[in-house]
Amino acid sequence: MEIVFVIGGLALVLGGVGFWRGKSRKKTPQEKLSPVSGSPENKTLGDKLRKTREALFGTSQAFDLQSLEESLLAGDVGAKTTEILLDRLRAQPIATGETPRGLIQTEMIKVLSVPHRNLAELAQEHKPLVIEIVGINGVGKTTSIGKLARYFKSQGKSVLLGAADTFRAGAIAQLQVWAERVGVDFVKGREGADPGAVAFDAVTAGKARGADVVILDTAGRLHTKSNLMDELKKIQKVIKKVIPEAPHETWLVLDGTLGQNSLAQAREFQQTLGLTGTIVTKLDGTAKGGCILPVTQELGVPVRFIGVGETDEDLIPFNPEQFVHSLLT
Ligand SMILES: Nc1nc2c(ncn2[C@@H]2O[C@H](COP(=O)(O)OP(=O)(O)OP(=O)(O)O)[C@@H](O)[C@H]2O)c(=O)[nH]1
Ligand SMILES: [Mg+2]
Repeated sequence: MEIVFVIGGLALVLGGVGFWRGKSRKKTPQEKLSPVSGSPENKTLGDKLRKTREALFGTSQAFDLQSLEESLLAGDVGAKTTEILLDRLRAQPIATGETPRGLIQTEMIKVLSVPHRNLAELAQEHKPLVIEIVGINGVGKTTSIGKLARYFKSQGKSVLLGAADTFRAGAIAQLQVWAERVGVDFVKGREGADPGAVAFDAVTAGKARGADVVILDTAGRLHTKSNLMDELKKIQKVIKKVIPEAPHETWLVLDGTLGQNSLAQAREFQQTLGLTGTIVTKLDGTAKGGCILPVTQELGVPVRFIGVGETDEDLIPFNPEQFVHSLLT
């Protein structure tokens, strides 16, 4: 138990130091625009989630309920979700051959398995499938959109990206670089233009050109600024003038390094917009990846993708079994 603690604590401290260093040094616009393509090492998901895994379960194979509770709390799973998981464990007699480790895996997978339609099906049904991406500043919205464009293209879908972040200087160019690199269509307006108008143009163009998927970038905003939250609602309304049931999907991007601090944002975005999914980024190098559990529990919407690095390939479709098995093997 002490070992779990020491390693968990160390991972948290290292995660914290990493976060602080990341904050203290701002990236140049060029660095922001040009993540290196391709991972230098062939890391597994388990390698990328190492800090979270160590925070949650240490390297020890055996654990009791008491130490499990402590590590779940330390790993940003949150009091409410930890209690729910432990209650379920307590309520279950351990069948022959079953381990507490196996049981907790099963229970975590249950928490993360929110019923949802799969994307291929949705894209088949709606042409174009319109996905609006929202979130607070700097969480990884634009980068994730670039990676999503690559993902959908690899699935044989035609993609159009709409640059509805007309607020931050350089945001349009950042998305355009991704569109060009991945080789997908791109619609923009002028900097400072009405984001609703850009969204309208992008969805109209996507429809006219027969795109399979339209993904809209939006400006980062604090969930506490009600005028900016209203602006997102307005974007949704404007899109409906082109396609009444769009946006078909509204995904909130959450920065995994913020851990449970994301819960308040998540609630606010959910309340204003009605989310259908999340993308949790920056899970590489953080010990706070356990926050995926309370966020999913709280919102009741599935994690659609997770970000585990800065290259094109570092956004992967979220699979609860794969994720939990990477944390606990
Ligand atoms: N390590 C790591 N970095 C990431 C990941 N996703 C995004 N980033 C980095 O996070 C930084 C911010 O990403 P952006 O995509 O510009 O974030 P944003 O939410 O669009 O930011 P604003 O538009 O300013 O609100 C960039 O340096 C990205 O490379 C990830 O999964 N892992
Ligand atoms: Mg952005």
